[in-house]
Amino acid sequence: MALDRKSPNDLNAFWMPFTANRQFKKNPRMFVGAKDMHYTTSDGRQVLDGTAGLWCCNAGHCRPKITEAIQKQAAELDYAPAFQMGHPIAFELANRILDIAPDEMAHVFYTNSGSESVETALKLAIGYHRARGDGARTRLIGRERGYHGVNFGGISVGGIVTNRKTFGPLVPGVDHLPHTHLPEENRWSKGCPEHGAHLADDLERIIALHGAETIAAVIVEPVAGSTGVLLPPKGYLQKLRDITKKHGILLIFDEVITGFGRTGAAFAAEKYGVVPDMMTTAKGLTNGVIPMGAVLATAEVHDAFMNGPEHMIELFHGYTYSGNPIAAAAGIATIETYREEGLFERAAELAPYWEEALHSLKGVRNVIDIRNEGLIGAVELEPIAGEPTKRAFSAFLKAYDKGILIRTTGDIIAMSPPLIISKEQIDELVGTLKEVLEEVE
Ligand code: PXG
Repeated sequence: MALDRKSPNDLNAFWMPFTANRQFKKNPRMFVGAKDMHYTTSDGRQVLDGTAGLWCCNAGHCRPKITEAIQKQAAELDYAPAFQMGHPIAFELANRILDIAPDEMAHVFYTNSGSESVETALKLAIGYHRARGDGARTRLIGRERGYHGVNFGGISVGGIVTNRKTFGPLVPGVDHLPHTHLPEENRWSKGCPEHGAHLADDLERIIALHGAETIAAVIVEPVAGSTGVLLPPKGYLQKLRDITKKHGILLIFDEVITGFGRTGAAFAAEKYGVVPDMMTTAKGLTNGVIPMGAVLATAEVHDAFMNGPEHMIELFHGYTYSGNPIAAAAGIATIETYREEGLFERAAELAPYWEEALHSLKGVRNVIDIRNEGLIGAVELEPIAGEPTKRAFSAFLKAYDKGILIRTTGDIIAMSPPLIISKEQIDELVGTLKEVLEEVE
């Protein structure tokens, strides 16, 4: 061990996730502080957070209630075993989550991330059918362009090509619905687009192909985020619900980004009036401050496992940090902050202003589509011929220089500000983005 080999600030040791490592390390962008709507950079600038971190800091940054809850919990009970032992606040948080979830959700299984929530839900789906004597139902149906985290189950049901193609044959027995992006029909839609509910009918084709008796679950994001914000066409989610129900297939909503107020309701299930059998969550559950995820399940899913002798473990699944006390304390304080400040209602109230502001970018150079819902927005750019992603990435870098944080995926700019954003800050975000788009190649 050559401890003196490198300076502590050498950037090479940290292999950064989903990052152009070589580009970054030549020209690093470092945040050293955050408060409410802003990050502070290492060169002392303020950057307006247009993305709530990575779609997770829905209450804004360094909120006192959450910070204090974490500090207090770390001093009182830092860790308790998660298997065969409990501690009160994990139970309390589960109840707080159910308070804001659709009534049908009855149980909460803790994970540490969205990716783990997805793996958990997929395993629960297969286990549920097996527990009911329907063990041939093992197939999982995802969707093209879907993002369900980066673990093997998630990338298998997911449909982001770059996230899948490097990693071998993936989980077997998976099929995919078509994505719902119909630019010709739906360009410039505000909220959910009119066209495309029929795309859910493809599930009938997949069911006919494989046989319903082999299919465990369908998993979709109610609003597909990572792929560049694809809204569900009107009526689409209800159709998926009707078809899955008809064939005894579980429906999983991946609400990792849509949960906790992002769409202007607590969950997208509530927003769209469609209740799945399970919901996967993470991110906004703890305001992004401490890693934690949760799978919400109906009583029917849960109860299927509750058989056999009482001293036996019912589900051979869980994580060392499931329901970690400090994460649970952060979760409770986060949900209290959302409630006390009425942040879900605030997101709904601001949504029309956000929509108008975003759509004012129609006609700006290279903008070919704009999509929005709640406090989610996407601005799609015409790619530079032969150099996909370059225009949006240049916009990201220029935006950062001008003091706003945006996200890009392909040539799509995605935004999801903390729900505490003001109208003036919306104007600043969109106004600066306009300047950026007028300046980039
Ligand atoms: N499901 C969905 C729908 C997600 O959006 C995950 C699962 C995985 O969560 P974890 O906690 O394992 O990362 C996600 C994560 C982006 C972006 O900018 C989106 C995510 C993560 C990072 C960046 O689009 N989504």
